[in-house]
Amino acid sequence: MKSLIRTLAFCSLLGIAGNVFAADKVCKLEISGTDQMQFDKKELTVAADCTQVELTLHHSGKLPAQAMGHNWVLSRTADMSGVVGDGVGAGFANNHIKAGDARVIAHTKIVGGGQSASVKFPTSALKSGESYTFFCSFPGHSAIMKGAFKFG
Ligand SMILES: [Cu+2]
Repeated sequence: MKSLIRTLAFCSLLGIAGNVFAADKVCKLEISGTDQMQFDKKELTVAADCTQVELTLHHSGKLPAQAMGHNWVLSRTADMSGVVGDGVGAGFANNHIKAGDARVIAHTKIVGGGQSASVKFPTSALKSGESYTFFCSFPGHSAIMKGAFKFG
């Protein structure tokens, strides 16, 4: 009986450890924006077993944020134009994202030359097979500064 209890305790410990590892797999992504209004990647991919995504945006240029600012915004492809349109009116101080915009899955703040910003979000916000697009919501940038975001 004593050994059975010990075995059960050991198994539950293993179970807890297993859950801890299974519960959190943070997958890191990096992307850079330039003074030429370009992202250095046209596609980002997140594997299905990632539970969280930590994206870091760098601005490799020299221009200030007010002139050539970039952010990184993720939405369903179908929602992108609406997010961008409302972002124009939201203004620079709000990172050109409408407050409380539920279509925005994740976004960084706007950065200027030499600066970086990160955002971490759960993949539970994503569905396998859905079409997602990342983009910069600084006015006039998203026509060029966008790419496919693939999950699963
Ligand atoms: Cu931009």
